[in-house]
Amino acid sequence: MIALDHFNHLPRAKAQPLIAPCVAIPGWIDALLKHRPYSNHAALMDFANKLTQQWGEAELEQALSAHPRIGEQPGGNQAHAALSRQEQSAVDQHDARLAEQLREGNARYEARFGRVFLIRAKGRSGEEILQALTQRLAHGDAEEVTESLQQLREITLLRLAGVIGE
Ligand code: 2AL
Repeated sequence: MIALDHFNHLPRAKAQPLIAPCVAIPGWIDALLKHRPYSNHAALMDFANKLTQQWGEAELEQALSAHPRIGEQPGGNQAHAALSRQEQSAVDQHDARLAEQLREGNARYEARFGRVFLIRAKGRSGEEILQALTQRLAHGDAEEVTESLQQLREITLLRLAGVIGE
C-alpha cells in the first residue's frame, strides 16, 4: 500500500506497475495515470469509477487474462496472481465436493458464454459463489455481459483501494 501523495508524484514508469495488477486494461491504467495528481483519495476513486463506466464487452475480454477461474488459485508471483489468491481466500480449498461443483459450473458457464465466469470473490464464500454461478447460467447474453462488467468494476476498485491508501 502506498500513500496517495506518493502515487501522485511518482514518475510514470514507477507508478504504472503499481496499479497495473488492478485490471488488465491498458487504457484504464493510462487514463488513471494521466489524470494525476488527485486532491484526495475520494477524487481518485471517483475518477477510477467513472473510467470503469466506459467499459464494454471488448474491455471485459481484455481483462479476463488477469482473472483465473474461481477455485483455481493461481501459482506464481505475478502481482495479480497474489491478489487473486487473497480474494479467493474464503473459498475452501479442502472441500472436494465444492471444488468439483465449481469445476463443473465453470465448464458449463464457459460452454454457454464463451469466456471465464467472473465474480468479485472477496467477501463471498465458495457456496455463495456457486449459487451466483448457477443463477447467472440462466442469464441472456447481454444481461450476463452487464453483470460481468459490474463484477469486474468491483474487483478493480477493491484492488485499487488496496494499492493506494489515503
Ligand atoms: C476472480 C479473481 O481473480 N478475483 C476475483 O475477485 N475474482 N476471478 C474470477 N474468475 O472471478
